[in-house]
Amino acid sequence: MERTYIKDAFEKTGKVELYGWVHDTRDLSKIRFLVLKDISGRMQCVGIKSETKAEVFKLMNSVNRESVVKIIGEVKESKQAPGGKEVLIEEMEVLANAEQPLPIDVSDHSKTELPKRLDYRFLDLHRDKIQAIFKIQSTISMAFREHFIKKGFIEFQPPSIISSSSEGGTELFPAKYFEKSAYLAQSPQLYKQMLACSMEKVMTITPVWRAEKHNTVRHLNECRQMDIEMGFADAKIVMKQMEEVVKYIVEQVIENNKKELEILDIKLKVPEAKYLTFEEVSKLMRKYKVKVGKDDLTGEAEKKLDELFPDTIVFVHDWPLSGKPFYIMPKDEKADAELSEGFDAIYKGMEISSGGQRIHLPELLEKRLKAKGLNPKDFKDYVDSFRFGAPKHGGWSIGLERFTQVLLGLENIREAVMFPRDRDRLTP
Ligand code: AMO
Repeated sequence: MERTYIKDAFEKTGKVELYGWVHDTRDLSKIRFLVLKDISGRMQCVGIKSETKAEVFKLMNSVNRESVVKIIGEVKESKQAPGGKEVLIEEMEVLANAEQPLPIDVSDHSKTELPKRLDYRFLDLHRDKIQAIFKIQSTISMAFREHFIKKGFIEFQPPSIISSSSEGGTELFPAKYFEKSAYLAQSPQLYKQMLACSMEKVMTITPVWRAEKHNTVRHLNECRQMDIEMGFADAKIVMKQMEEVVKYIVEQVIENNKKELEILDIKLKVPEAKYLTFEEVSKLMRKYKVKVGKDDLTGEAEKKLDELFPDTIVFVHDWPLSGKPFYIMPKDEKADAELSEGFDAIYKGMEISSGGQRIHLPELLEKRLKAKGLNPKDFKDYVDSFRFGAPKHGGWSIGLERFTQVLLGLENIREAVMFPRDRDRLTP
């Protein structure tokens, strides 16, 4: 006989061979229940004292929770069983015993705190709620890729070892690279720009590393970014691309993850989009007496935007130049402009992305590098790449874990990464 997944067993009659983990057992003396789970669902399995083989009946009671078992039995209609079907057990074998006690509570209403759950992530991943988060994350990254591939973008794989910073020197993890100094990539930024100037429309989902020293609920030291970059594009064009892809991603999650959204008790709406300048947002915040930075939004301001515009991605553009990295195009291509062609996207009260039009003019780029206290010599290859026919271009990056956190309303970003890397955590 072949393995039947639990989801498919609900469509069957007759004998099935199931494999999975023991989620729960109940003993009503003459009848015993065992809830079996696999990646596709849960099935109530039943043993009856007078009918089931004695050793199988006994095993149903002695098997430890979370042990891996094989069950052969008959699918039967049952009004009381969840889903209207159950399996009458004929044969049962323990394939891998789970030692007791389990180090964390893996029940549906587990009260184990997050750090301990992360210490035992492999077990935490037995839980439906945790699996639901990552099934949804899988839809998010798939929808992102699918959307842009359909639009003619080319997926690229940037290097993970780099020689100079793109997002600010203090956040780099140094790496040994023979006799040279090297770093783990903070962003595919410089590479995607070179690609936009040759292959025009590119996208990637790639890990990046940031040596931020502080533990926060929205930062990781290793995260995945979903990036695009487009030749012949300005900030307006790439913001529109983000509006479209975020709408598509949310549509796909609503369509493909009904069960997971139900498990997490989340109702999603496809977002609207709103476009405001940094100055307009500052004015709004002054009206509501909410603090805004000189060249950045405060967390409080991001939350206020969500209150004012619920279920809306708010694109805050014409961002002050001083608050943006060296590669962002100053307004009107003037090195000393106050504003820039950079933007942030705020969704459900948190920044999910930043991006903008880039500097494709080598001299202007050198000026901006110097203005940021960086040495143009360290960026020679990058600057030179714009000397031989580089069109204007733009792009952005959405953090995959940040987006998952925001979409699902998770308090801590660590819930949105299977094996988080933070200031204190390097295992598992
Ligand atoms: P930025 O640094 O704003 O821009 O990052 C873009 C998005 O990536 C996510 N992100 C993070 N998520 C978790 N932990 C972190 N430490 C972390 N850092 C960033 C966020 C953020 O909005 N190269 C530019 C983008 C561009 O201009 O194309 C960049 O990396 O969701």
